Amino acid sequence: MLNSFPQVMTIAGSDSDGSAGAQADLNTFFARGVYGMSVLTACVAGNSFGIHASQALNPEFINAEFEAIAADFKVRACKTGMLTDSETIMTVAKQLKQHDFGPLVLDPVIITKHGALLLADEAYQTLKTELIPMATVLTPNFYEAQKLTGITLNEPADFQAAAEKLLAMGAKNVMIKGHHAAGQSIVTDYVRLADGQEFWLSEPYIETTHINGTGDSLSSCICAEIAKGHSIEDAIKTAKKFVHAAIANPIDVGHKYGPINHHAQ
Ligand code: PXL
Repeated sequence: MLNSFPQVMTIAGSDSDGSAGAQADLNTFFARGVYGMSVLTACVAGNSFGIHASQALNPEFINAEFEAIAADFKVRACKTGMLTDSETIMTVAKQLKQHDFGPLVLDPVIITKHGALLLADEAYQTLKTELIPMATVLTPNFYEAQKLTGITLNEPADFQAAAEKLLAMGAKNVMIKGHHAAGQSIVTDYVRLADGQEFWLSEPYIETTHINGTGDSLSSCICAEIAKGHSIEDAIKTAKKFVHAAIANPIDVGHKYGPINHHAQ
């Protein structure tokens, strides 16, 4: 009975406008019926126009957050979002080795859709060597996959080669998200699973300004579904549908680039 309810943890930055980062993760966790906790790595002052200031939290405090959660709860799966710099990544990697927080969904958040940098340039290497080998599921977007692999993604074979390279870095399962080819009416993700299975997922492309927190919510949903006992394949497919519904049913919040709608299912 003790700690029997599915519990999950995000390791991410706080976004003050609620559209992305830990807030999007916690909204997703709630919507998917799991109990969500957060280890905050940074605080971002943002709104629907963009990010105005950002403050990394210090490693001692981040360690204290991890220790508080580890001492009390049974985390069944966790995910990462904004990790700011190498020092933060090293702190997170050490904690993930010390405690069993279940499968890790690693969302290699590097840059926001509107161009703000959430991971310092010097930190890619640390991300590659310290965290990618620990990832149960790695969810780079189109841009991040290219940045991490050095492969330009044009043809299906390029996606396969990039996923292969990410698996060689140590990720167990890879989902390269959100490719919207010019002139096409669909957005496609490429998935390569640990057992060698591969598939493409497509949903209709929606022209909208309300997409803040899309990647965060997708990786959170995968994390929640894993915590509930679903397979990686099912977790990824459910997450794709969840995020599509959240984009397809916008809520009127903010002036410019708004949030997705976690109430839509
Ligand atoms: O959606 C990427 C993201 C992740 N984490 C934080 C953010 C953002 C985008 O704004 O602010 C804290």
